[in-house]
Amino acid sequence: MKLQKIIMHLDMDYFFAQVEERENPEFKGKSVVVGANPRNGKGRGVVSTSNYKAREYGIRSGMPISRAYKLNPGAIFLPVNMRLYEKTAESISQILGEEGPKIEKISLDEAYIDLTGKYKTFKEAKKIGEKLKKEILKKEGLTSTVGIAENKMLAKIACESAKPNGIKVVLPKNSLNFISDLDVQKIPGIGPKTKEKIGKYLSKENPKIKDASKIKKKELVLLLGKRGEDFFKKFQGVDDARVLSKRKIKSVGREHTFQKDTRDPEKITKIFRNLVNTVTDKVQRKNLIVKGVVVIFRFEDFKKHTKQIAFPGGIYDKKFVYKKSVPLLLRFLMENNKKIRLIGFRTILK
Ligand code: DCP
Ligand code: CA
Ligand code: CA
Repeated sequence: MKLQKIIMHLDMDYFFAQVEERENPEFKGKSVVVGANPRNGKGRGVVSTSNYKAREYGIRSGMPISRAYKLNPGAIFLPVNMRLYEKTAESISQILGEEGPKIEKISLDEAYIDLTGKYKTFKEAKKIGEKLKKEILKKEGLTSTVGIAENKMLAKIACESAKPNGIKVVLPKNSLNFISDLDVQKIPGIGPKTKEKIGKYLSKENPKIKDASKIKKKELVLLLGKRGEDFFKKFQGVDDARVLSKRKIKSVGREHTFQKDTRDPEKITKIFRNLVNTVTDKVQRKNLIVKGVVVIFRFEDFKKHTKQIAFPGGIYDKKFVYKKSVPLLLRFLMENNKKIRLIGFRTILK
């Protein structure tokens, strides 16, 4: 028989905004938006996150800050205080660390913990989830949400379903039932484009996981490429991914939004050089090898485009990374003459 796994996923509620609320109790009950400066509606960047009150106005992570301002001009708009969130995340990691070494941090505010072997039943695991939630609340003054299930994917979906300040256990006998009526986009890795492909194939505008689970593996691979195999399993509630304790840094990147859309080559190259420099500095400090780079452009129409190049052998030298990346920038500039709103640079690491 297969070993019964017990996996926990913990995610902090509206993380950046909740930390800001904690620091400023007078914000309680008001809309809080963390992100770029809205500049009375003329601001350029995006929303990092917002509290649940602001979400009632339709404000979402990643949307232009100008749009958020229009939706709720009376909200409290705050800049991103990354050092504060990193410090808080560090304390939370320490609390989670008490549950043993099998922890995989996914981002600042979420982690998987493999409880298999340590606890015999889902009931016991739930008690641990409650204990961790309480400790984070007591020590850091923040609420979080926990999902517990037989694999990472189900634990994450369970967590999403219980937000905010909740806990949800999905017993293995209920796994399939739990996901069957959910939108396919609830499967991590499935975005609007993949959903559309699946929808077209099934002639359904909003395919559910149970609909997608009827597609044969072969067909799914034809439709989605190699990823189809992984999704085939996931639609059946199966996810073999292990909790990896020491997750390596896979990519380092930076972005810059121009104060005004621009085509000025001097400005663009200068910013590009700075971005590459900041990123490769960080990469070198950590002794990492660059396997490829991605250049990101957002044009005046807000559409995002990327171009990338791979270095199968890996590059270490900063100057060489820059030299290899410039042609991507030039190709962007040559291919069309739209004004540029944002450029970004990311390294993919070994
Ligand atoms: N974040 C960001 N830009 C995004 C998405 C997220 O800067 N496009 C940052 C701000 C979030 C943090 O990452 O606080 C964690 O992201 P989550 O997706 O977990 O969202 P929240 O914690 O803000 O809200 P939720 O309660 O839905 O988890
Ligand atoms: Ca979160
Ligand atoms: Ca998260």
